[in-house]
Amino acid sequence: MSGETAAGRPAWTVSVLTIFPEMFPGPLGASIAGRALEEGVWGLETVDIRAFARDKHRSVDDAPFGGGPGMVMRPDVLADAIDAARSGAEGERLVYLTPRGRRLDQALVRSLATAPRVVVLCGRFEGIDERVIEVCGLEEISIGDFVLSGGEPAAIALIDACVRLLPGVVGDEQGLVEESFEGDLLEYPHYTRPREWRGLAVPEVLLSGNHELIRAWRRAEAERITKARRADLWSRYVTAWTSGGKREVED
Ligand code: 9WO
Repeated sequence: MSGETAAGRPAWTVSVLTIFPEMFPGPLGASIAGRALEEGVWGLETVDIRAFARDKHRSVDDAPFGGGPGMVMRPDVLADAIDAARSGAEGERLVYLTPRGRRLDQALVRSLATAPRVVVLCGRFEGIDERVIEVCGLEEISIGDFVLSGGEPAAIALIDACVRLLPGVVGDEQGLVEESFEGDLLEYPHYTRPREWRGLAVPEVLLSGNHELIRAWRRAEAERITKARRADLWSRYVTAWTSGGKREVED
């Protein structure tokens, strides 16, 4: 339940490499993730990349070869920081957050959350020297098609998504199970009190007390919304439900 190992260490640790360590835990120190952090369910380390600078000005970046605007993070400084952060443990993941990476989805979140340790490199400026990616074997991951001013906000999103999947963090384990079965569907509409608000009633079925009917309505609504908004998810969902795997759950 606690999520700690026998030795009392967290079962899942993330090490964040950044020139702005003061950004962490940031929002991860509040709410569900924050409580789990205090309880030792997960561990957070920050590595200040600047501590590995070589010169008296502590520079971590330099002008791009070939010219052009902005600055590039130096490979030698970054590799030293990565070597300090990595444990070499079996299953450890080394991640670089960049818009050109593999798009993060729930399946990738699940695989990161089951690794013992994740090292996350947050870039700044125009990016990092390409050779670091290759030499250190960094896995490039994107949280979406937009450009931030650095990888830190993306790291916070990725870590939050992982932490809520750790055993004992979110109370409602059943909710997580349902999520994994229906992961290709968008959320159904939610309602709470008051029953009538600004002339709008809550759908009758939700007040019926008929849980079978409610389940069917929610499923139908989730399907309607997914089909209308996300053709990509819809086709994956249809494929999953017509190709075996989940058929027995359907009835
Ligand atoms: C800057 C830039 C300027 C002109 C044309 C293209 C450009 N791309 C970038 C850029 O990607 N800058 C990055 C800023 C360098 C690495 C850290 N930064 C970052 C990471 N911005 N956005 C992310 C990110 C990470 C994960 N998912 C989405 C966005």
